[in-house]
Amino acid sequence: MANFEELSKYVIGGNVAKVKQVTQALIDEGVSPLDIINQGLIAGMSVVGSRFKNGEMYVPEVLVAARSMTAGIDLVKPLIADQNMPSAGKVLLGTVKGDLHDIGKNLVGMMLESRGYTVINAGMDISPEKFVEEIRKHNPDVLGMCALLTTTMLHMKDTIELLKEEGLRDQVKVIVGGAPLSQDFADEAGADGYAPDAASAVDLCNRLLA
Ligand code: B1M
Repeated sequence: MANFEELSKYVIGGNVAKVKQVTQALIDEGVSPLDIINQGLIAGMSVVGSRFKNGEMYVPEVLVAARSMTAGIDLVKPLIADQNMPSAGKVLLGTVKGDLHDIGKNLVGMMLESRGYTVINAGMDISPEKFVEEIRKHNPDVLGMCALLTTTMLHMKDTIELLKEEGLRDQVKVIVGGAPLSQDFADEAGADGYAPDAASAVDLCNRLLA
């Protein structure tokens, strides 16, 4: 019988084939997709994070682990997305300028889609100017910015300032998230809300658009 520990172990080792195999086995056993993500895939990635921090893993290994995690998420994604739900609102998502971390943002996008939101994923390394361009193009209800680096999170404030200068701030709710952020930082940056994880991001959008 497949288990979460096994799945985490293969994420840590970056074994894409095994991650797919164990994820599929858990799906076939009827395990909840969210448990597979949280207790298997994210749990493995958390270990990768600690080892990376302690110098026990290096960037190429982290990238391979991230790729294997994404392979698992891709298998689970169709199970939690309800294609027939009317749109709850439009959310534009992007990782800020200079930041190439996109796994958490993509998870947020997936959770939002599964709860009926239309998600436009602008990608990563998005400058304030590019966010403005994307907002003009897509006219979203919510802008969601993600940052994983203490250096890049400062661009959230720059983006919000530019939205004000361009007269767009009142048209869009702004939410922020990512491991180094906090509610205090979000308040200081002038965001409408902060979510510590993907599920909370959905609750936050629901509250802001109610
Ligand atoms: Co990087 N990295 N990384 N990295 N990396 C971190 C973030 C770091 C904490 C590792 C460490 O030292 N422990 C550290 C940052 C230190 C700091 O600034 N305080 C770090 C560093 C230093 C770097 C480089 C500078 C390393 C180097 O080159 N020397 C470099 C920077 C590159 C760049 O961005 N310019 C770098 C590179 C990379 C990789 C490319 C190798 C890879 C990214 C691959 C990818 O994303 N496609 C990578 C990874 C994978 C990590 C760790 C190991 C894992 C991040 C992750 O995906 N976590 C990370 C260590 C860690 O976080 N423990 C680390 C899983 C993900 C599901 O969690 O993203 O937190 P997270 O998302 C959560 C919540 O935060 C929240 O919901 C998600 C799900 O619950 N959330 C939101 C996220 N976005 C949200 C948006 C919202 C709401 C909620 O609203 C819009």
